[in-house]
Amino acid sequence: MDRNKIALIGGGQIGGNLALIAAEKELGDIVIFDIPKMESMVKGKALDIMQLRPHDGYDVNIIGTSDYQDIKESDVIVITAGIPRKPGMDREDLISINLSIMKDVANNVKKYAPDSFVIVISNPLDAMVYTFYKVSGFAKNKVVGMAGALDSGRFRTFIAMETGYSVQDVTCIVLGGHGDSMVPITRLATVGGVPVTDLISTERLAEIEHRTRFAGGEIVKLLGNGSAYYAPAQCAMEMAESYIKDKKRVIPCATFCEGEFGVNGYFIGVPIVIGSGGVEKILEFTLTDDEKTALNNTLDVVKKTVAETGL
Ligand code: TXD
Repeated sequence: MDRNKIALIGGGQIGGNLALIAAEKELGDIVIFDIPKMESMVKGKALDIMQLRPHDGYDVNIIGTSDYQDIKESDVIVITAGIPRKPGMDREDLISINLSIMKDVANNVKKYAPDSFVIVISNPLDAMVYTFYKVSGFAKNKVVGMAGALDSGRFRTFIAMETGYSVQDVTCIVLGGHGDSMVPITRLATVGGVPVTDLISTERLAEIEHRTRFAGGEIVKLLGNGSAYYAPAQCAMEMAESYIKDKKRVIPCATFCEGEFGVNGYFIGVPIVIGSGGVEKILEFTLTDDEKTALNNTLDVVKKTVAETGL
């Protein structure tokens, strides 16, 4: 039986970590694709991870390339192609440059890996995953955006930091666009099944929600040049693993909604089941009136950015 094949379109900060995590999980052979002027960089990263194999014992092949032929018949495609934010920039400021890049990537993925499951990471995420979907013509169950996994993970992290309890036992979900208007659903957050509203004050929870919404910008400011890459890479590979191993993980992802949560015709962060069928189900649940208002607000922001794609 042939190994699975994972192609990473973009071999920069996140791309390099995607390759390492995919190799260590032994998810399949890995292709790190980048533009010609970056080809030697991705060849170097691939060779470096190949040389890690004797120590971690994973038997997969990793190559770096700028030839799209090399992504042929990939099972999973993860796209980070594009530029990241600099301090002071909003994700939406990236759209002009990243839009043209995403159109080029979508046409090539359509040509060389038409049956793959595609995970888009590039920002502005909700518009970039929409662009890939529209340009590639892929079925909606085969295209997702990675954002909710990261935003929910950040929310979990801050709750664990506040309580001092294990982050493993914190569960919560963040819905909506991958931007400052995202919607942490605090009402459903628990630590080991105990509602966080019984563990943390209302004021502190509001501060934690705010820190979650702006967590990306916090790291951009601290790094000074680029954005987060370790956690985003891990989140995307969890999604890829659920597809490859048919794990039926329930993960919040930017998913094309056609009526779910009152959203029609846009990608937005909602809880989905990821298995070998890709997006196998959107798990709808009843929102409070305040949550509905917040979701409509974030949807308006998504609509505005998507409108800038002209698609
Ligand atoms: O949660 C999320 N979705 C976000 C997404 C979390 C963090 C970062 N987010 C976005 O991911 C970020 O704003 C960027 O738009 C992407 C990638 O971030 P990364 O930090 O990996 O950026 P790099 O290091 O600049 O890497 C981008 C690579 C780089 O090597 C370019 O040469 C390459 O993309 N690139 C291309 N690859 C293929 N094809 C084309 N046309 C291309 N253009 C640039």
